Amino acid sequence: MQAQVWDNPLWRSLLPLGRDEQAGGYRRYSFTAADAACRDWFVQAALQRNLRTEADRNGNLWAFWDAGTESAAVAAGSHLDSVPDGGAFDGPLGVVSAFCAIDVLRERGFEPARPVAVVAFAEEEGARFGRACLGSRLSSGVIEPEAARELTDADGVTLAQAMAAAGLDSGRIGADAGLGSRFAAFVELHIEQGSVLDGLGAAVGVGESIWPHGRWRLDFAGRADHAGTTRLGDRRDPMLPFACAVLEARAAAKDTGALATMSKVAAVPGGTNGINSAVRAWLDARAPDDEHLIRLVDQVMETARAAAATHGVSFRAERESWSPLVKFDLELQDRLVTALAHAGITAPVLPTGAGHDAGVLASVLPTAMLFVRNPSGVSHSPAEYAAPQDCQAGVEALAVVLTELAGR
Ligand code: HGY
Ligand code: MN
Ligand code: MN
Repeated sequence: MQAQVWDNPLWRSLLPLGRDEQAGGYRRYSFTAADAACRDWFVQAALQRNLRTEADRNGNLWAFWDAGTESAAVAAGSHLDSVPDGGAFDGPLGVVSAFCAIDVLRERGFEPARPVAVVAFAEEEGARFGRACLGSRLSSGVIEPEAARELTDADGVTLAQAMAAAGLDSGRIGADAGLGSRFAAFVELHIEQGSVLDGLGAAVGVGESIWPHGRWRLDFAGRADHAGTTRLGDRRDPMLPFACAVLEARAAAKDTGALATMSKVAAVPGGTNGINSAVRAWLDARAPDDEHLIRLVDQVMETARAAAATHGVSFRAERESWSPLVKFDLELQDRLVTALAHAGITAPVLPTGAGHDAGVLASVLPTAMLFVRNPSGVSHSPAEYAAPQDCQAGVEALAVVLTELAGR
């Protein structure tokens, strides 16, 4: 049976942008044509609502419902970029729901006592430049501008070049010192990337924490040679320690009650009848606490190092991205749960292993997350799905939260 599409005009207008017909998933990579189409969509959605738009120095997009006061704003939103062949909801549901929550508040005659902003953060998935939450990390001062400018994509294009091609000046990227004073809170609505809410029979949940997690790059250098004439004992095949690392990641995750994945790999030259000269692979590791995460990563690196030595292959690893444990602001979390309960919405509180801009911004201002039920729990896949009535429940919950946080 065909899954029902959320019959919301704003949602429907975004759906086709950046979708790959073949794969059925999204390829909304930062500062590409697909991204430009999403940015244009954002600005149109804002202008249709008479919201004041701002593109900040880090490529993040903002739309303000000004309240005629200088008070600190309340922001809601998420991101529009995707993982390769990602789903429709991861990110966009939060941005669409923020615009729709403003529509609901206006229909009810709500007059905000403080500005309400919709935000779409840049490069949240890190799918092009390898750093998750790049836009919010730059604004929060968590990543150095120079290091960011030099990040390259798979084709060697730097962030600076990609931003320039998109008409953005990377010379200005950097911390937004006023973030913590200009904003009173940021609430990110997001599809749940798991099925806890489904198990609890709840349409909406509130975020409690984000597991510590990170990305490591592993480089194995061997020796190219002929697949049909090189004796096994003479080979220096980088695929072998790579394979050991993949299996160790799984075993170590199981041992430590954590999660580890090695999906992105580049093997060169990658011929069928030759032995590769080099393999570059990435480890994505996540755990309930730092201690288990560090133990897991150490185990994988130890195995990779030993296997590389056995096969005469050199090995080096570099941590590319790291996010510490995030406990969302407890007072804000309680305010959301209480306000939702008063509105008749029972919202369970739940942790997540997925990283979010709300997790990054938690270092500079009070942040919270609202999760929308995902019946299958599947995410980072074209199969990702939330039912229309749950998307609507998310908008309603966000409207309740914005009333609580931006009301008189
Ligand atoms: O990878 C993550 O946890 C998120 O989807 N960026
Ligand atoms: Mn994601
Ligand atoms: Mn996301």
